[in-house]
Amino acid sequence: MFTSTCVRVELPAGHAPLLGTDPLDSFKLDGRQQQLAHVRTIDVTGQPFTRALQVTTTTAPDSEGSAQLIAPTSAAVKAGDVVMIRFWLRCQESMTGEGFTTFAFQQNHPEFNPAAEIQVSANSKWREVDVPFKAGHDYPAGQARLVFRVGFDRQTIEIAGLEVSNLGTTTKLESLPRTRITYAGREADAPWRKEALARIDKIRKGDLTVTVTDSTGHPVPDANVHVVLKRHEFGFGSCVTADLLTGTTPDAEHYRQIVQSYFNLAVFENDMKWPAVYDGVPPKVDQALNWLLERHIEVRGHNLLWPGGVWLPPQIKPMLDHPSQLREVIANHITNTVRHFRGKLTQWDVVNEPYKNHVLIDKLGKSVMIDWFNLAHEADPNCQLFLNEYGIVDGGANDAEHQGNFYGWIKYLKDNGAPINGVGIQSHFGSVLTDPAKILKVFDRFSEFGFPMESTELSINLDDRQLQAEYMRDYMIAAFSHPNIHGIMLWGFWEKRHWRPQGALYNTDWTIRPIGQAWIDLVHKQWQTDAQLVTDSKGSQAVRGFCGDYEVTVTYSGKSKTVLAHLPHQGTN
Ligand code: 9MR
Repeated sequence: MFTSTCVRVELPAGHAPLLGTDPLDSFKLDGRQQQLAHVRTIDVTGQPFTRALQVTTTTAPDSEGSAQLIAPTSAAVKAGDVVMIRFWLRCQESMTGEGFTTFAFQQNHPEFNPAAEIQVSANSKWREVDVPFKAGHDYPAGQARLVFRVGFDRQTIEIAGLEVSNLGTTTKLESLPRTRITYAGREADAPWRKEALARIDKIRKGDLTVTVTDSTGHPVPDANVHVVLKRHEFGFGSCVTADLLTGTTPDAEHYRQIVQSYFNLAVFENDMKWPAVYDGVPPKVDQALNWLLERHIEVRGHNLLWPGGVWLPPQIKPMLDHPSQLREVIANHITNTVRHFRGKLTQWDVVNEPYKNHVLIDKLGKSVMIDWFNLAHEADPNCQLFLNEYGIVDGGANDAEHQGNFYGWIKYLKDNGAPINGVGIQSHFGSVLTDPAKILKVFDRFSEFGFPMESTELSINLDDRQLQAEYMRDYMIAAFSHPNIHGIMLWGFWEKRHWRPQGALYNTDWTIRPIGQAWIDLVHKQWQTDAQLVTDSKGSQAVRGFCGDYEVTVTYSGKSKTVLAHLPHQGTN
């Protein structure tokens, strides 16, 4: 959600423009990996502007600034001047429906000294972005520049309606509109949060009763009992990479340390995708998987088919117009891959993102999806089979067509007896942050089928660290409070191995960001159970704790004994 501190205002007349007459014409592509981006001018109708810059980034540059649009200023900005910059943004195409840019007003070099910087995203609707600032020092003409960083993975965005004006020293900064990114339901006393926390208490806990007896079976009063939750029943995890799980560098060790300390659930970000296993599963993937399983980290499989153009192995392109060959190669892939991991994975995303990626379905007919689920089921009957989609709660949960398509596919599969038994909801957020109350409604809607649901890919790509941490907290509270959600999977946690590095929980040097702290505070503090009890006259004591696996240590007259216990929602003795 975007808000402005005041309603849209016309900019005061007589201001000094900082770029040429049509500011869009002043921009040129720049950056170390500028070849990964293309820019062109397009016509726009029905808007307060008629032209836009359309920027396509074909693949992930090393950083957002490795491909950028730059325009040098043609007039000076003096210290104390108030400058107003306004532009409009929309996303034409991306992997999640949201497209990004970071806008900055800065010196040319060497230290850039930005006077203003904001990272924003938009979905398919035009969004106005207002960036007013007061210059802290002089920016002589031609020595400052406006920058749109576009080094974001595979997206096409459009930038239009750019107005850049120096209002001098007579306009008050506070009187100008400013884009602030926030979300509905963020306030400390938001009703949805109160209800969600109460629900968590009700549905995520059980009563654990400990009774201590001596070797003759008699109750032991006054024994000390330490009850600690060791593993949550609910899944808290992240996507991981085989390279780092098997690597020997200090970073790889650090990476593993975090995985085993903070997660009970994992998925391989790319290592099990069809292109990665086309010539067989690389040994390091098995090695990494075993490492996770030895640590009781549950692993889900992602994904058997991502049935659209660029995500298919290049080797199958020549087969696209040969249906029987195509069917056979897909069937072999599903059977071999699922069999290879049989008994080790609890879930498979059989199909990923069919709304936008449906080349194989177009070629082979709708019912082929049922065949794919059947093949996966035959290869591992105990594995839960999921359909996974984006644009359901993310992007503001505003895309009714995307949601409707997902609903339609699940219904079609269920009605036609396909062995689907899970619904995977991705959650890649930019600056379009969905109200948590709305997320809960969407979770309700997709629970109608009676299948368990997972939050399969969570990333929150914001440069406002406080906002990012709060949204993480609220998203997690919402998901953990929903009775039909069984796990939350982060889409990465380390800046150097994250598809949107801004979204990571840890910086490159492993210092933790507020968003990482938010995760730990919830999973390992607020939702942790660690209690010291003393048995009563009947040798018993009870505690209400979060569901999961416990270590119970009894100490009495200098001797200790530890037993393991599982606490389900119904409680245990
Ligand atoms: O994060 C993944 C990135 O490293 C890959 O290059 C890309 C293509 O395989 O896939 C990314 O993960 C996507 C996931 O598989 C499906 N949902 C969207 C994820 C982010 O793009």
